[in-house]
Amino acid sequence: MTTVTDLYPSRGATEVSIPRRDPVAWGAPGTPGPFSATSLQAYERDGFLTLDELLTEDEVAVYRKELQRLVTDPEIRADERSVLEPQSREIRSVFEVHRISEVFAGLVRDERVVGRARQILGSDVYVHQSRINVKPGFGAGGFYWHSDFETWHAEDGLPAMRTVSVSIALTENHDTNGSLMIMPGSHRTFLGCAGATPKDNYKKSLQMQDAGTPSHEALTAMADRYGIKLFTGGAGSATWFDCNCMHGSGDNITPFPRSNVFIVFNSVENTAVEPFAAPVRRPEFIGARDFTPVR
Ligand code: 6CS
Ligand code: FE
Repeated sequence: MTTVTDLYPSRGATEVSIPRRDPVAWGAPGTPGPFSATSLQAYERDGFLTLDELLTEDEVAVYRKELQRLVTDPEIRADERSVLEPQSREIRSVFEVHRISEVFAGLVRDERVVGRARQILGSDVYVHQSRINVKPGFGAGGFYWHSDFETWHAEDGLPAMRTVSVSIALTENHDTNGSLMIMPGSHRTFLGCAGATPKDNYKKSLQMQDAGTPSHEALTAMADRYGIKLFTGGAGSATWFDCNCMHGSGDNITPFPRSNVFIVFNSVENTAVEPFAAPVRRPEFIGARDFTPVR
């Protein structure tokens, strides 16, 4: 078995900051696709791109109806792919929606979605993870600061930073209802976190992450250096963000749900190997092991 060098060590005794060793926009300059060259340059610089209207109002209505169908289905609620809010016991997330729902499977294959992922990653892509984050009102919990890649490298075995997420708003993402925050430019620094990964970590981390969270000192230094941008937008808007952006979101105590669908595309040139810093693999509904390219 060939051993893969760990370019991004994490979950050891101490926290470590490492410059990114990978490109951000992998596609060769001028690669044809929905994004303009200027947009791809901005993505390389900031680690994210936003679109005011990826989906039309009518399309959003279809996906919102499907989300409602899923979260009110007792079988889905009982499924291990559903994560509940610790306080209210309402559904927080449903993972692997692209396999559970033909409607969301169609969204993954939509050229406006997968075409942008191929353009950014410069290759065919497969879905590493998909989920709906419901974030209902009146107290839904946020997601503490983290780099997704730190988890997907340590626990799912993704070797390089050749992975992109798209968050598509299915309800209005206000500046008050727990919208996504990213530190612009933070994707260019990998922060290896201190503290070993507990066994079955995902059973807790998907409600409140502990292993893989940066120290206050590191977060303060990054926020001082990069600032913090809040991503608001209407239903149908979308944010594409690099796997290593430092990001998080606050609680939602407003009456207005902040429901999004997240799709994580990984390059077929960057398929998962064994976890780099965890005792066991996570379940495949969180870290896919089917590398079939999206067609
Ligand atoms: O552990 C994960 O894969 C998930 N956790 C967070 C907070 N963001 C990325 C991903 O959904
Ligand atoms: Fe995340």
